[in-house]
Amino acid sequence: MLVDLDYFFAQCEELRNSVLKDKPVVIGVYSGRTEDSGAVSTANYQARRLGIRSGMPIFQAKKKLSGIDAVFLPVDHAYYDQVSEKVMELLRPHADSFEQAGIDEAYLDITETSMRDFDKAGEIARKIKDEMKETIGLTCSIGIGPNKLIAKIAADSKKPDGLIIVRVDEASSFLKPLPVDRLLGVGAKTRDQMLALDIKTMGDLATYDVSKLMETFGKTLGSYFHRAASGIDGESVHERHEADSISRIATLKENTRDLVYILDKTNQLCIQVWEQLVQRKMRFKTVGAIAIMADMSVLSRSKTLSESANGLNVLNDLVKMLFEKLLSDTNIKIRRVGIRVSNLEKEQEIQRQITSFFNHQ
Ligand code: TTP
Ligand code: MG
Repeated sequence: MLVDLDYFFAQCEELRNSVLKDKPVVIGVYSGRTEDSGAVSTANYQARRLGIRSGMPIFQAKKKLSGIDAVFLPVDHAYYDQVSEKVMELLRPHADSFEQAGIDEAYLDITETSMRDFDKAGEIARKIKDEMKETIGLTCSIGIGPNKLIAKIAADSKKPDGLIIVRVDEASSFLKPLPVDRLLGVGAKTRDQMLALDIKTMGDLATYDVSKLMETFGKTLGSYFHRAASGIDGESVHERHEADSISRIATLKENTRDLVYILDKTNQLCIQVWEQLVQRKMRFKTVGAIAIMADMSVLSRSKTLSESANGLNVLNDLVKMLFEKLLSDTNIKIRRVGIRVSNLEKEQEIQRQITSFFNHQ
């Protein structure tokens, strides 16, 4: 199963400001050279219907939407990361094995959970979609297939808010009419090269002479294109190397230098981070305190322990010490506070290290 959130950055913005829902919303990375220089990251579907696309220059998007009540916002990665973490937390328990494939997408191997039954898999997907809507407030699209490649292409074909099952015996008829650029690795250049060979669809590609494909695109790519267009993919779903840090950040109700007031907020953040650690069975070695000051400057302090820890008290105490230190180094008020644990270790790895230590005695 592949789960991909719909118009992710823009949907995150709608989540914290529902007024945006009725308008075209465009999220961009502003390069800062002129007011409108930069590129579009993503846009909600209202804006897409008016021709806005990821990668488009912002001035061009503004031109297309001139005279329309559209909203342009800069990317807020820290916020999208937080939403993404919640999304992954929700998804992970539904899978036998789990692989985050991007900020807003993940593969879930549900072979065992669904007992190899595609209908059952569909029920799991529906449950995930409901949970995602109810607890986080976001819509996603889900593709289910016999392998990762088909699941991914299936999900892409049903956006937004879609759910599609492609069974083993339906795979080739599903893929056949799709344009070749639905395949990972086929960009505009490759697509044009294929067009020159009169290959337009996946069906064309799957039945094209493999040796000619290898001649044109090289052995590895040529045979990959042939296999992929035929829906063949043996990749397993595997957890990538986990992010080596967990962080949380929050805005204080008012700018302050009052330590008690600040700790009241950071203690809440500590609980959130600690819950993540417990869920992922991780321990931390480094703790960082981050303060965004009233003048928008950023200060941070960190402390690395000689041995990893996992206790909430340890975390709270270190954060307290770091904020004391931080405040003593400035006389500006604090606007936002953040905490971060890094240098993470898996509990089992520690267990294994201990075991191997004793084995070597
Ligand atoms: P996607 O999942 O590709 O796009 P999306 O979620 O916005 O839209 P869709 O409904 O089609 O899934 O990418 C996830 C996020 O990554 C997207 O919200 C913004 C970011 N992104 C960029 O910053 N630049 C890009 O060119 C693309 C494609 C995405
Ligand atoms: Mg998406």
